[in-house]
Amino acid sequence: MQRLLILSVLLGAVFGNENFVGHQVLRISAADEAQLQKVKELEDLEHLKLDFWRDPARAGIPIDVRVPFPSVQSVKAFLEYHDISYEIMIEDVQSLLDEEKQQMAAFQARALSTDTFNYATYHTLDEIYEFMDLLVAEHPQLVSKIQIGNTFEGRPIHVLKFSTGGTNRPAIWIDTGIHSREWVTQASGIWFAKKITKDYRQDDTLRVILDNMDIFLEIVTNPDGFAYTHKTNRMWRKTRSRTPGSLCVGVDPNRNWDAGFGKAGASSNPCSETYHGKFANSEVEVKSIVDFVTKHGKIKAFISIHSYSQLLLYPYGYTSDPAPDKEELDQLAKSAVSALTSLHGTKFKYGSIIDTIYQASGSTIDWTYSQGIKYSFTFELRDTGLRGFLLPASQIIPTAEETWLALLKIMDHTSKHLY
Ligand code: O2S
Ligand code: ZN
Repeated sequence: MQRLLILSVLLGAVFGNENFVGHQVLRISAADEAQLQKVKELEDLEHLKLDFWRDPARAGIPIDVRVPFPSVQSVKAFLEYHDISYEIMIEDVQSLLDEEKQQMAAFQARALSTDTFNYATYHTLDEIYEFMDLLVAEHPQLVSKIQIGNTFEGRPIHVLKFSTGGTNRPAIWIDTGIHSREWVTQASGIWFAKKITKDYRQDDTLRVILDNMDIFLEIVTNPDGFAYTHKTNRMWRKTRSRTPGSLCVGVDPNRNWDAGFGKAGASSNPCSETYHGKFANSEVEVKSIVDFVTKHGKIKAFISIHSYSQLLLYPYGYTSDPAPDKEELDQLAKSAVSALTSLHGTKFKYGSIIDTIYQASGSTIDWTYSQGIKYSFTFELRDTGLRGFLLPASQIIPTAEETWLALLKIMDHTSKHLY
């Protein structure tokens, strides 16, 4: 192990990408409040460089954390000393990353059309942007590409618009990949885009939706972070903006929205994975969407897609106060989840963010809901932690297929309950 570790560190240094040899993902079960506090103490020890894949929220809800090799023994000793149970979910993160890279390399062929494009593998930013251009060229009467801004590092931020006509129709917004490491979401977004062009004439539900509404789909919502996951650090979640006075990079784009901004459920520490930023909408990737939604003025459903945990969530995340439309949102989530489960049997839970996963302030759909967009939802796609963000590419299409059924339910309900 030691020689492998040294070799990979050297290779990583030479090729500029982080290595994760010996990193383990632990699933910690805090039995009570006291144990939960102990785990939170760990979170504050920056030298351990812990990466919480699922934050410590409540006793009884599993906590997933990636532990760098140098910290593994001390973290396990700490947990055992405090009699906090844990299991090893991923023995060695690097071996899964190597598997993922090999799988991608096997399907590197450049697509000449969206029919030959490989939906069952992960793609780079350039490949996804090429896919978008192919789709627009193949369906100019249905699909167009809008640039809503440029990222911190200057990359274009592209959104696909699906419209069968009309002007300034009520619309539905779907985004994937706001957290760059959640690769199954961007991959699902690509599949959704193709699905719309394949089905909009023959699927009655989708045809009726597109007869009355437009659909906006932002597949790569955090381009800088996504490029970074391919080039340097596969585990990157945040944007790549710089914070004056800190060596740490990036803001959590799902804590940067102007809804409960800076309250409990986000961090003021620039080195935290849930750092909320200096002020709301500080991130251009967030501000670009805020400006687009505000200018459009008729977005009626806003769906932001994350992974992992298999959850369908609605507001609020920053407060335990029930959303005024809770009843309707809960019923719609229930029907969307049963449609999802009907295809491959994948089990989802649903509910408000704060009740179902943990308190999260400044999150996307709390802001969209506060703007009057009633049908605001966040998905947490597969899986429940066995592979987490490193979901095998073989699960991309089944994940996209089942999620699409839930999206259809939400879009259909929205088109029949325009407000
Ligand atoms: O932490 C996060 O942003 C969540 C979603 C929130 C709405 C709770 C995902 S990444 C697990
Ligand atoms: Zn996320």
